[in-house]
Amino acid sequence: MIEVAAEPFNYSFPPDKVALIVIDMQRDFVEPGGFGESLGNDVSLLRAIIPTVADLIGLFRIKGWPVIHTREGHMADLSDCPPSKIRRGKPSLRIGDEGPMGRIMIRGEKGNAIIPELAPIDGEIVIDKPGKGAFYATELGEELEALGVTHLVFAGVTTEVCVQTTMREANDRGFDCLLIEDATESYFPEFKASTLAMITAQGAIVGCVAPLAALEAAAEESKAA
Ligand code: C5J
Repeated sequence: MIEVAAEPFNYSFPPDKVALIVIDMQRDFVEPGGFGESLGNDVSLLRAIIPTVADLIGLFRIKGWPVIHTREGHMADLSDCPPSKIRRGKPSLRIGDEGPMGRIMIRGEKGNAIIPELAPIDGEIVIDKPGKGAFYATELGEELEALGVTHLVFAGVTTEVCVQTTMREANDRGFDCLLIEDATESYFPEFKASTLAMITAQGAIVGCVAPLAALEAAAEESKAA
């Protein structure tokens, strides 16, 4: 087992049963002109975590531990997008509308792609999800079962929406979860802080939280042991 200094208590994981899930580091959320900005958000806040997420992905790749990426987006005919979701946002900049990076939040469009700095490499699983949670209406559960994964490490955006929703889904399915706090971000810093507090409250009701440095140190220590 590898033991990471975390809150509210240390997080232990078997290195052959862990995977990283990087949530929605896609142009629609992180770059100007996408869905995130169309909702009135300042995307520059999210860009600050890109180097940390890259280092986290790099650690998993070096270790040979699975890296899974997710993208929130919809089919071109919007048949997988509830009308209530389409109605959100500013008129003429809604899901399916033509934006600066193609149709907003539509699979295959430029804006729906994962940002080039964090692009998946061959062999990494990419989950296209229509909802906020990565388990809903996707093959994620089956993929994790096939890999024999029991422990999940999380990163990505936004902390209180897709990251938290997916972590809660994972927790309910019995996965032991760790969120890397400096590899996740929100358009609203106070929402991120509240989410970290909610996750770890009541004896880690959803999971544990730790900085990347703690995971790196634990991985290094286990190598020396
Ligand atoms: C949102 C996400 N915020 N990836 N999506 O709509 O968190």
